[in-house]
Amino acid sequence: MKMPKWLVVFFALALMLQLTPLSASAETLAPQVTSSASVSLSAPSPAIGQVGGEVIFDLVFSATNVTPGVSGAEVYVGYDPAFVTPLGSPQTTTEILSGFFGTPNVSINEILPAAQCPGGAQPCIHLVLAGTPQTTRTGFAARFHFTGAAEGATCFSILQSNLVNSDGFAVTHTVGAQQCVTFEYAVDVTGVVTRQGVPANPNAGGGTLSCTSVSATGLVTPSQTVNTNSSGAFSLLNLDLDTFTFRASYPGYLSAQKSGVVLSNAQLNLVLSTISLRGGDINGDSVINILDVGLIISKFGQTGVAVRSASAGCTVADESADINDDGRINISDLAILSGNWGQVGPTTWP
Ligand SMILES: [Ca+2]
Ligand SMILES: [Ca+2]
Repeated sequence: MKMPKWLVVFFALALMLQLTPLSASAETLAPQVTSSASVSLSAPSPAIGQVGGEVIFDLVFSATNVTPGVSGAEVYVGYDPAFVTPLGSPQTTTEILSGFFGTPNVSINEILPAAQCPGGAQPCIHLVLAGTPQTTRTGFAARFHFTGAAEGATCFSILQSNLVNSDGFAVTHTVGAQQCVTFEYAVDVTGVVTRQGVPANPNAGGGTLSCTSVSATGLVTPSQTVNTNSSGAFSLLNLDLDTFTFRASYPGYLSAQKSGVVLSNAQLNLVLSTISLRGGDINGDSVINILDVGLIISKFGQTGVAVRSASAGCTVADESADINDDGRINISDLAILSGNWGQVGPTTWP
């Protein structure tokens, strides 16, 4: 018996429907979008500041999936005026950065007295920034500059912050922890050490006043050593408050020493008097005598000898019999020695 045509079509359609998966479950659920935002301060740099020196830290904004984007912010950052002073006070010099809003349209950048700051206990820096809406971005929006005013630890904190989106609605956000810094007194000691017989400008052997080693050793502070430059100048920076012995040395010369120098917060920049080292201690035993003469005589007439002060980085082993660093061991070196006959070191650095 022949099947009617319409029945054939019916079965065919039924088969197709069975083989084709139904598309009812193809619709996937939209992923849950979590949004967040935060305002925080970066750690101050340096972590241990110098009284009278500068410390900086940044204001960091972060947004993740904030729709519409964050387009405005108001922040109050409190500080303790007993320990820090905003650089440029009373006019704020808070540096506005482009890391979050791009180039923001800064409308307020001011220092407020405690009475006008949230909480009323601390003066604060008040910033209002606005710019291109940011949906997902983390970046530096401002950099604060402070000067250390006293020794001790102190903290900076966000007293209050408001973020708004581009529709003007508040954006819920977290606020970072306070950031602290410790200030210590430190003293910079500078001066000039010359060496008998050596000119400031390079001599025939390339010798200059550079490479004199100047050390500072405290009663409790570890020794710190620097080299003079070609003018004989040296800088020993950030020395702790302590009692120091300063010593200047160069091969072929008697060292000079200055003891019992008390560094205090009354003078944070100390300039030592200029001293000239006396030449002739060839063997480095702190006495200028016949042994030193013997060394010069034994090498008399040599030329092209090693000159430390002509080397970059002061790493060359110096030929100490060439006292004046002109690369030659001759009558000039002997004359310098003779004039200092019998002297002992270290000589007194006045
Ligand atoms: Ca000697
Ligand atoms: Ca010489």
